[in-house]
Amino acid sequence: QEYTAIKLKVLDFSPQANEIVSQYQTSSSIQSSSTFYLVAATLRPETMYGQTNCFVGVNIDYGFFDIGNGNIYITTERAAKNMAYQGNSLIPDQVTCLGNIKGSDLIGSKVSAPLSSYDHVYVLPMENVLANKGTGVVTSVPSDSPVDFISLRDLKRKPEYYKIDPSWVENYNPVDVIETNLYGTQTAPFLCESLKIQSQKDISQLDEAKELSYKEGFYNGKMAAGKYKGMSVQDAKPLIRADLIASGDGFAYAEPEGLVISRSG
Ligand code: ZZB
Repeated sequence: QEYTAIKLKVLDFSPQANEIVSQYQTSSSIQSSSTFYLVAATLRPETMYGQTNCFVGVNIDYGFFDIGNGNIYITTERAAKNMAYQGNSLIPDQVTCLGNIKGSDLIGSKVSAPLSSYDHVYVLPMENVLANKGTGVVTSVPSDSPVDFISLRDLKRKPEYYKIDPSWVENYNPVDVIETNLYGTQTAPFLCESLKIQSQKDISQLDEAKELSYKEGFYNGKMAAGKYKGMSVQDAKPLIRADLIASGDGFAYAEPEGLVISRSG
């Protein structure tokens, strides 16, 4: 699978993450002037205008990986190794891990998401984040990804249950990014409604909604936001990907053959 890795720059760590990072800085494992990025892997770079938050798994272990020039990537170790083999590491083919952090400690961190119409977005919990797929970090586009829409809705409805501050979600809503004849500009909300998906636990319906969204968005979608507004998604997708890579906000990230984990196969 050829993903686009998207760099979400950390603006403010959550208090728990800040505590952990400060300890690594005190022990000189991490330099105090470092810049941190959560790195998400996406198959849909053309939807980045609609990012409303970032998802991590609360029980997933992430590492701080030195990639040189004071820049640190936060991903799973597995993804950092793949990146190292693909030319994104301090030392060729090798990872330099400066420390570790649990997903639960990253929740509430404030990050900047490239191309998003929101100035900053928050790191939030999602149950369906897989540790062994992509980077273990998911950038959320609730207009076009059914699981993102339903997970964000779960968080808005039950912030106490998910242990989040309501202000991290309340003003974040799906953006119009792609328009299709079948679903309009709010593909994921439309599909979740018509398939009567109740929560992020409805895995099989979410998989069905995802397939429908992918197909319609890719074959019949046209851009409803950004620099390529009006252009077909098929034409705009490679251009947006190339722009993200050229600006340094993204890079190519491939998942090794045979190791791609997908519920829908
Ligand atoms: C942004 C985005 C916008 C995505 C969208 C999808 C959609 P697939 O098709 O199953 O291979 N993803 C990436 N890593 C993980 C992970 N570790 N755990 C769970 N989900 C992950 O899935 C590829 C997509 O799954 C990626 O593309 C990412 O979400 C998510 F509008 O990035 B995507 C209809 C889907 N729309």
